[in-house]
Amino acid sequence: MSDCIFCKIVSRDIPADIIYEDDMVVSFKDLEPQAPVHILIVPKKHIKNLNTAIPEDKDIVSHIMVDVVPELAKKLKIADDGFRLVVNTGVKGGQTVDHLHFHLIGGRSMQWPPG
Ligand code: IU
Repeated sequence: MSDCIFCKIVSRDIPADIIYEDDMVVSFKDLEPQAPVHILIVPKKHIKNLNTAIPEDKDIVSHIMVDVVPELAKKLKIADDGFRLVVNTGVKGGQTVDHLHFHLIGGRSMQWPPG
């Protein structure tokens, strides 16, 4: 989508600190990290959020959760201590960028309930 900031990061039209890429996703450091480790994992395909994902997007979502998250958690050395995976969805869910993204956050103890 031409006016989507994460699509522009995927296409390298705007810069980001990219730490991982494969045929389905790009992952980069969050600009405003909320923990020592805070990265975003973003599908290359523009999907607004989980409400608008369609059955053919299952491969992307499962790839992120089953392959990419464990691999990056290991690479970033947060697998053993644990981490949080967050998918803010919609206005009340706190989603500010309308391109599906998974926050992978770690390197400190997390609180519950979230804010
Ligand atoms: P949210 O779940 O939609 O609220 O998360 C959007 C995140 O994208 C937020 O943590 C921002 O700091 C982050 N971000 C970014 O890393 N780079 C950008 O250019 C923009 C937002 I815009």
